[in-house]
This record gives sequence, structure tokens and C-alpha cells, in this order.
Amino acid sequence: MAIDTSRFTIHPEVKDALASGQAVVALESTIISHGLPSPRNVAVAGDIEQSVRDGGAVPATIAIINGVVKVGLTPAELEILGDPNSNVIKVSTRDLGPVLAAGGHGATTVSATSHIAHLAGIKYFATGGLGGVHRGAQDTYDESGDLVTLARTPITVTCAGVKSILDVGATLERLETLGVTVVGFGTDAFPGFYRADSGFGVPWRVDTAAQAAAIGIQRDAIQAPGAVIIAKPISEADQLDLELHDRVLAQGLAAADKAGVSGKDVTPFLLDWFHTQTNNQSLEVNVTLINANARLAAEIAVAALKS
Ligand code: PSU
Ligand code: MN
Repeated sequence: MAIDTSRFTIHPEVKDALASGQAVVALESTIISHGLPSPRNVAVAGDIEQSVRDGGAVPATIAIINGVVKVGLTPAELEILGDPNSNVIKVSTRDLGPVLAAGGHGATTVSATSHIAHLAGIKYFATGGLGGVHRGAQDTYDESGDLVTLARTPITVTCAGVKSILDVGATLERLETLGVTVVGFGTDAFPGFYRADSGFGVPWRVDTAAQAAAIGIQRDAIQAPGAVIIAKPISEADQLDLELHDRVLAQGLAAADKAGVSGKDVTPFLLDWFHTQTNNQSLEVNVTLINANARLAAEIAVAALKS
């Protein structure tokens, strides 16, 4: 079935960039609506787009506005997503049909954003930290929809690894099983989102944007179905204090359990817990790393044009 173009619109700047073969980087919107506090979230959303431009590419933030998929948002649409009163639903791939059918607003996760970006012909995507296998998943089966979408979507995702609230070792095992390529950028250690090193290694390493681009290009050439994850660590100087991280995480997991938080609410709950309990130190780390990832994704997209 063809795409319903009345429900799928590409911003003119993004459309022109794609048509003329310029570098384009997709950005997700759940981080705006459910990952960062208002009103900082809207300012950060603008900064992330600027980081993509600084790297030489055109940003395409993806969301659903009034039941229409938007690839590239206007400032007014970013405001809607960031407003806690505008009833924005966190949309993973499974939620796309219902939110489009209902005509509501949706903020897309890594899962839904990758799917839409690929449909639009965008090959590069930046986010903060991927979703993955939650701690205790052996009992709850709580595993992010990000994993299976990444298994079947040929896109290059720049991130700071997976969120450190997760079971990182189990997530890496699942990524291996699912055929997702994991590459450290300038590191042999898999980054741990708020921290530079998750304590796990990476199967592959690159040190330049051109090397990162080459992996995606060869993946496409051999038609491997899954994503390439370019995992860029935050610097040790900028990371969250390790002792603070572990203490706040343990308390947050206990609080989530006590409050009966489950399903799609777990990740937003824990991110908000971190921001509150660290006096926004985690927020600053999150903002720093997402801007760095956005810039690197742009540099990779630009490098791909030259190869
Ligand atoms: N990275 C961030 N902040 C976020 C997220 C990622 O720095 O809020 C979002 C992404 O949209 C990711 C989602 O896809 O969290 C994962 O949610 P879940 O664990 O429920 O799949
Ligand atoms: Mn989940």
C-alpha cells in the first residue's frame, strides 16, 4: 500500500535537501515530550537542531501533529510537543496506527522515528540513549520496542549507547542476536549514557566520521537489514558522578517498583527521577550528550556524501 501523503508530510527544507542529495539527520521527539522537563525541553529541541546544522546537515525532527506524520517540524510544532498540557502521546511503532487514527499528537521514540525516517529516505539519525532490556526483564519481559525496529531498519543511529537505567549486558546480547551492528566511536568501551563507560566492550570501533559512514554504506550495499549504532561516549569530565549515578538509580528502581510503574511509563519515570534527584545534573549530562551526538550524526551524513 502506498504512503497516505495526506498523513505524511515532509517539511519543504527537508524535502529539498533530500531531493538535492544533501546531508539530512533525523531526530526523535520523545526526548522532548517525555525525556526532558518543560520549558527547557523546547529550548533543547532547538539546540539539537542547531547542532545538526553546525555539523553541516539539515535536521528533521519527527513527530505526529494532529494525526499527521511530520518529518521536520516548525518552531510552533516543537512548542506543542514540549507543552505538558498538549496531551502528547509517547509513540513507539505499535502506537503509530492508533495515534494516526485518533488524530492526536504523538512524540516518536527511537523505534517509531527510525521507521518513519527510513520511509522518508533519511539514513542518519541522532538520539541520546537507546532503549533496551530493562533490569528484571527475566520477570517482566520489559524490553524496548527500539530493539526490534533497529533489527529491521537500515539506518545509522548515533547515540551515547543505551540508557544506564537498563540491563546493559543483556541489551548488548539482544542487539547481537537481532543483527544490529554496534560500533564504538573513538572508544573500545560501550558508552553508558550518563557515564562514559558502561563496563562492557564494543565489537567494532571507528575513529572518524568517514569510517563510521563507510560501515553504513557497506551495510546498504550488502542489504543487511539492521541498523548501525555509532556509540559516542560523553567525556569523563562531563559524565555524571558514578557514586551519585548508582545511588540515584537504585532508589529510582525501588520507587518505580513501589509506585507500580510499568510498560511505557518506566523510562520517563526513571529519567525524571534522575533529573529531580540529581538537582538536574543528569539533565545537563543528557543535553550535552545529545548535542554532541547530533553534531556527529551530521558529520557522518556529510562524510557519506564524499565517499
Ligand atoms: N534518549 C534520551 N531521552 C529519552 C529517550 C532516549 O536521552 O527520552 C527515549 C527514546 O525515545 C527511546 C525511549 O526510544 O526513550 C525508550 O523508551 P522505552 O524504554 O519505553 O522503549
Ligand atoms: Mn518498555
